[in-house]
Amino acid sequence: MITMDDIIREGRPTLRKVAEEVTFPLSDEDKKLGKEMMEFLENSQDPQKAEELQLRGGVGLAAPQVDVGKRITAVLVPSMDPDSDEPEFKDVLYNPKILSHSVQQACMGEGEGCLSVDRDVAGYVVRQARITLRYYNAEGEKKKIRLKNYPAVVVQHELDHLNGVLFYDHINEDNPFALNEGVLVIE
Ligand code: 4LI
Ligand code: NI
Repeated sequence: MITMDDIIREGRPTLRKVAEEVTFPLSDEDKKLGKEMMEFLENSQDPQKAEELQLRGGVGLAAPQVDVGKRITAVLVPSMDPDSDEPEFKDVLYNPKILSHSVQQACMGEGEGCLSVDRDVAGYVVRQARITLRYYNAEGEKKKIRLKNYPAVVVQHELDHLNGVLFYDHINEDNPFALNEGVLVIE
């Protein structure tokens, strides 16, 4: 089981490296890692388990964050509708790639947090509002999906991890809350 002790923090070299693609058919190891990463997100979003295991809540976790330099990430974005238990988006992504994106940009109004960053870094992280994503799932099936707003931001944050990029690399140092016109602020 993955816990906070397995998650490496900023300063560790793996977080700044470009991760390697996985090969198919997936090894048992790569399948197991994907499962465990998703289990971590599920536990982190379960109030009881998060308390017991002392987990910080997360909606995305990338393999480099557990010190594995592979292009694997788990994403679990809960539904915005409190009456629905169908997540907004849930999958383990192998070799994900953004095929195209909107011109419109978006950012989270409250800024971004990261399980590998133990401090608050204030500021807007401007990303693409909509993306077309290609990835392979745990069964090796090729998926092509469109995401917008929050799930699109989360996936871009996780894909950044596969390229050695951390969210605060995108924050304007001089004016962290500077925004160009037309940027959608996700509240
Ligand atoms: C507990 C149980 C306020 C501050 C609001 C927590 C279940 C920040 C937001 C969660 C902020 C869940 C999140 C991300 C932000 C802030 C991630 C809480 C987990 C909100 C997810 C990857 C950036 C993703 C919205 C500095 C660990 N997640 N909040 N950013 N939630 N969560 N990111 N921003 N300000 N990070 O952090 O998983 S993309 Cl669902
Ligand atoms: Ni992160």
